Amino acid sequence: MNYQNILANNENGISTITINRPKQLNALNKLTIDELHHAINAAQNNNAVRVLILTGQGEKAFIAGADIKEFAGFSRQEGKKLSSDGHDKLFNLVENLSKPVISAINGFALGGGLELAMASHIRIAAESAKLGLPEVGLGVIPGYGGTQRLAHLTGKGKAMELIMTANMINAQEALKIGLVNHVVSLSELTDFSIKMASRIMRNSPMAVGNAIRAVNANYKDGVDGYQEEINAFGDCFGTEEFIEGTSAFLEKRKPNF
Ligand code: DAK
Repeated sequence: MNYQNILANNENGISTITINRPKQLNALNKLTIDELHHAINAAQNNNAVRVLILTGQGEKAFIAGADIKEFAGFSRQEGKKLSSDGHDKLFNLVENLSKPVISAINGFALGGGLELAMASHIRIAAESAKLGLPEVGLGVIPGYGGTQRLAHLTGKGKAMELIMTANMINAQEALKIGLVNHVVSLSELTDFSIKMASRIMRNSPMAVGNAIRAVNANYKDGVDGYQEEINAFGDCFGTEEFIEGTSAFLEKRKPNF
C-alpha cells in the first residue's frame, strides 16, 4: 500500500513507522489512523519484524494530537463513532499487539499523540519532548483511552491533575511520574530506541508476546491477571523457542530465536 501520511521502513527486524505530516505537527487525522492501522497489521503479520518503533517526522512533534480541523465540526454521534473506531483500529491494536511497540517521542506528544504513546509498551522521550492531554481546553475529554491509561501509568492523582489542568509537562517531569521509561537527547533518540529493540530481540518472541498478554491482563475488566499469567506461562512449554532457550542454557551457548 502507498501511504500518504506515514513512512514505514523495515530493517534488521525492526519496523519503524513514522507519522509524516510535519507541517501539521503530525496531527492524527482519519487517513493517518487508517494508514497506521494498515502498517501495524502488516508488521504484525511479517515474520521478519520483531519490534515496532513509532515516531514522528521532524524535530518538533511526535504527534500534536488528533487533527482539530477534522473533528471540530463533529456531532455527538460522529464523536462517539470516531472514538470507538479509533480505539479498535489503533490504540487497542497497539496495546494488544504481540510484538513490542516502542514510542520514540521526538517532540510534542499531545492529546491523541500522548494516547498513542501510552498505548505503546515502552516510551522513550527526547529531552525536548512536551507531553500533555489538552482536551478539556477544547471542550472535550481524552477520547482515545487517555483517562484510563494515564492513570494506569502515573496513578490517579497525577492523571487527574494533568487532565484537568491540561498542562504540558517536559520529558524529565514525565520520567519522574512514570509516564516515560527513559529520557535521552534528541540526537540519541533513534539509536537508543534501536538498542532497546535489539535488546528485546535477543529474547524469545513467543515469550515476549506471552508476557505482553499477561501484563495487559491486569488492566482488563473481568480478567484474572494471575490466571492469564498461568495460561500464558503454560503456553510457552513445549514450543520450539522454549526448547531452544532451555537447551541453549544447558549447552552453555546463546539461544538462537
Ligand atoms: N490539529 C491540527 N493542526 C494542528 C494541530 C492539531 N492537533 N496541532 C498543530 N497543528 C497545526 C497548526 O494549526 C499549524 O498549522 P498552520 O496554521 O501552519 O496551517 C501548524 O500545525 C503548526 O502549529 P503552530 O503554529 O500552532 O506551532 P506552535 O509551535 O506555535 O505551537 C503547539 C505548537 C503544539 C503548542 C500548538 O500547535 C498546539 O497547541 N497544537 C494543538 C495541540 C492540541 O490541542 N492538540 C489536540 C489535543 S485534543 C476524538 C478522540 C480523541 C480526540 C479527539 C476526538 N474523537 C473520538 C472524536 C483527541 C483530541 C486531541 O488530541
